[in-house]
Amino acid sequence: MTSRPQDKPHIGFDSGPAGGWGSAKSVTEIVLREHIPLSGPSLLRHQNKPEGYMCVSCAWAKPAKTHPLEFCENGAKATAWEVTSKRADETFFAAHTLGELETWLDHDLEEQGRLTHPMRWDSASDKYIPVAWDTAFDEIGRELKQIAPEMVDFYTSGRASLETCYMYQLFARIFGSNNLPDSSNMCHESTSVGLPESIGATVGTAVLSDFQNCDCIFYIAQNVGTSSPRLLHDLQDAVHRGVKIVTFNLLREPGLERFINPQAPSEMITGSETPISSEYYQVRNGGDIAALFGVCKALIEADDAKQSLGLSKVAGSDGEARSESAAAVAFAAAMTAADKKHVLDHDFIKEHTSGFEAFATAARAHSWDNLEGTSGLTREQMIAAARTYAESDAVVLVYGMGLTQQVMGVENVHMVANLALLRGNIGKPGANICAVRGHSNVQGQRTVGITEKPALVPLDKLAELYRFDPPRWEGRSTVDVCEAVLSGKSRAFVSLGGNFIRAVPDTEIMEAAWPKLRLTVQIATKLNRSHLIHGEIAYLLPCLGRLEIDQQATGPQAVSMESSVAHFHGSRGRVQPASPHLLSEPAIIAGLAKATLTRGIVPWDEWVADYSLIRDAIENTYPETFKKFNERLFQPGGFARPVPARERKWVTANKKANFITPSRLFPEFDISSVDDKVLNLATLRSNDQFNTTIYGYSDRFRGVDGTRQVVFLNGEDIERLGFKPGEFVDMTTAIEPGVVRSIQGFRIVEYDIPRGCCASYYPEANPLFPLGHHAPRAKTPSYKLLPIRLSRSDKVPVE
Ligand SMILES: Nc1nc2c(c(=O)[nH]1)N[C@H]1C(S)=C(S)[C@@H](COP(=O)(O)OP(=O)(O)OC[C@H]3O[C@@H](n4cnc5c(=O)[nH]c(N)nc54)[C@H](O)[C@@H]3O)O[C@H]1N2
Ligand SMILES: Nc1nc2c(c(=O)[nH]1)N[C@H]1C(S)=C(S)[C@@H](COP(=O)(O)OP(=O)(O)OC[C@H]3O[C@@H](n4cnc5c(=O)[nH]c(N)nc54)[C@H](O)[C@@H]3O)O[C@H]1N2
Ligand SMILES: [Mo]
Repeated sequence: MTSRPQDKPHIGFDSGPAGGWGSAKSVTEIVLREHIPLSGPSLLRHQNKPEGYMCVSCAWAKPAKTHPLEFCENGAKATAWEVTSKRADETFFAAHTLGELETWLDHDLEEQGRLTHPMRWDSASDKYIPVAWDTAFDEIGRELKQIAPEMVDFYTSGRASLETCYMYQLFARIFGSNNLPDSSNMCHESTSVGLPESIGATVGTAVLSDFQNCDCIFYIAQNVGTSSPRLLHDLQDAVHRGVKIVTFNLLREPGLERFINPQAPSEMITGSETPISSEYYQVRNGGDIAALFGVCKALIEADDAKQSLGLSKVAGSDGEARSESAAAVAFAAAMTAADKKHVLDHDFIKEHTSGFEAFATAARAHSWDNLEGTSGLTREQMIAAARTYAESDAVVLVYGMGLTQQVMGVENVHMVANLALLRGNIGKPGANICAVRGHSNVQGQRTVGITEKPALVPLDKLAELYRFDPPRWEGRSTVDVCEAVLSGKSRAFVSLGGNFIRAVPDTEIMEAAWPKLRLTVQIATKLNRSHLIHGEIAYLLPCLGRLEIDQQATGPQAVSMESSVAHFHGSRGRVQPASPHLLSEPAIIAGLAKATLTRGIVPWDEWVADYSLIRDAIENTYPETFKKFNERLFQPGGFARPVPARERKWVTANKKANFITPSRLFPEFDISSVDDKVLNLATLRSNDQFNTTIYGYSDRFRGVDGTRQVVFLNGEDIERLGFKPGEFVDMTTAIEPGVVRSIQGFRIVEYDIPRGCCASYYPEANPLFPLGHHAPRAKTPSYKLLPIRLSRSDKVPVE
């Protein structure tokens, strides 16, 4: 499954800047490869436009004033992947058993094209066989009715629309289950737990205009060039205005270094690049708490100095006999000379926050030696970052998966908020926290009730509107679902999109347990591994994609989603459906619900005929958030969801924004500091994938082409451990010694990454991650920090 013939991989080339000709070439290649009809490229003109369709790739904001072409390289790839003319139809499934398909690679499965028929697994032939929709709904309904509701899990990947998600959670809850895990559990769950404690918001507070009004951006642990390339345009505009971008990342990511706008002819012709990061700090993975503590310490101590405690306080507060650092002296001097009274915003801290003294005491107490050793940064670097921060009036703090997918992910999020609060960088124009989301509606699905946490859902309202008694117990997150499948507590798994088995930790252990399930139902557009690892009864139900015309009884329908900056947008499909046998997601949910439910009064058929009625129902359930939903559906720029923290209203237990002091700088398991053979692994996305969807094998930015089976290592570590670049190694998990978790035959690529750290691609590395290795409260798997060992491999792929 993971090893493949590596067709003469090409490694170590200079990628050039993000965007530029490399981006244009990459888009052209995929449009040709997917045999997109000529309408394809012109289709892209409607991407992310008001009255157009919303991109199926990332969740980045859609501006009111759009560019002529409001898409990026990866958005165009995602579009081409969905409107491909290739089909995985009944002839394809007649030709292959599932056992055979299990040996295929992720790329090859999806590359077969769009699914065309509803299918049921036939145990005698081990094949998927076409089945009528009604037969499918009837049998699924019959089976579900025989299983206790708490033994059924309803997973959602983050792409389904607000309308679909609202129907889906209602179906699950009327059925009697709060088991509504979602991709967000593996993604920004640390944000969902951490930010409410800090600032009383479940989502970031930034809006698009903050990028136009800031004078500095702290860019932490997010890979803009690959994961949200349209945001590069906002960063480029900011740089042109003189905004400083201070980056903290494990790797040197070319997308964070320089950019050529592929849609600006003059830039393309002259090759004029925009440098993105003005300061680039390469932290060790898991080192951000220490790095941000260092920045906060420098700010607090400069403020102490400014309040006439003296310069020595700035340079030597940890009591070490060290000479005053040049950066500290310069910073203190600059701050002393500045006409403002304080370095910190004491008025804001006093009026709006709680916990400052304890946090400041902790920051002062951390020794620079400790902060340097843990973060991998020098004291000078942390002080320099603090100086840039202090010299800026409004700072946006952006972060992504490098912070959330960690054992201390929640504490990472607290630290971002702590830094913001020191200078009141929340709730004023040009400031704010921007948690860059993944899937195009992952934030929105939570907003309309996809969550295992009943406290986040207006259950009484649902009870009143639909006359049923909703379950009040805490449901299962993705990690809990895996545990429940292992222990036999789960009997059925329904999946609204996604590729659960490839996305979760402990791939091999989960794949072995999965067939114990009685029923698995997959609603999907393209074939993936989760459709092959299945229960005793298994259905594969193909749905319309967002880009397709969704014709219902009252005419073509629109759907909606929520962006990373909490704005809602309508979206209308433009191309003919991939097959006449497809149903829309709302129609599939309605079919399942009608065949399963024996209670509740929901007008399923009316809703499917006219999605504006679903939006009315959403508005009735959440009147504040979705006021005049239908009227504002296509408002240019979207309409904003109220986020009280934006107005400096803190919906926390004490009605204050809270400084929360992490109790440690690094997780307890840091055996890499005692055993120098252990490295800390982070898993990454390449520029040629969307999560488990592998478009191809070219990670242009990182100079890797033709293979994904690589491990990125620091040159000194390669030598120290006795390896050579290009050699093949096996990776073995260095925690939980009772179970051997290992993957074989990964080629060493020398890369600019701090010593003691290494990186490899997701999902190939997922078998290494123990299920229990996650943030304790959020249960976000620690995909960016896992201690591993390397050994020479005898499983060298054929070349
Ligand atoms: N083209 C494309 N776009 C996507 C996706 C995709 O797969 N492909 N996926 C979508 C989804 S669901 C999501 S959640 C987002 C993910 O988007 P990102 O948040 O960018 O997540 P990753 O790509 O996993 O990479 C995170 C970055 O964190 C850095 N990093 C790793 N560990 C650490 C650390 O400990 N500290 C610091 N400071 N940095 C670290 C890595 O070097 C990398 O640059 O993108 C979305 N958009
Ligand atoms: N090691 C490691 N593991 C990770 C991560 C990591 O960084 N490292 N990241 C985690 C993160 S952030 C996330 S979000 C998860 C992603 O986990 P998922 O969201 O479960 O996985 P995806 O790969 O996005 O799902 C792709 C599949 O979705 C289906 N699909 C596509 N479009 C549609 C549609 O319109 N409707 C329906 N019904 N189906 C559709 C297709 O069949 C496609 O094969 O993975 C997590 N796993
Ligand atoms: Mo994600």
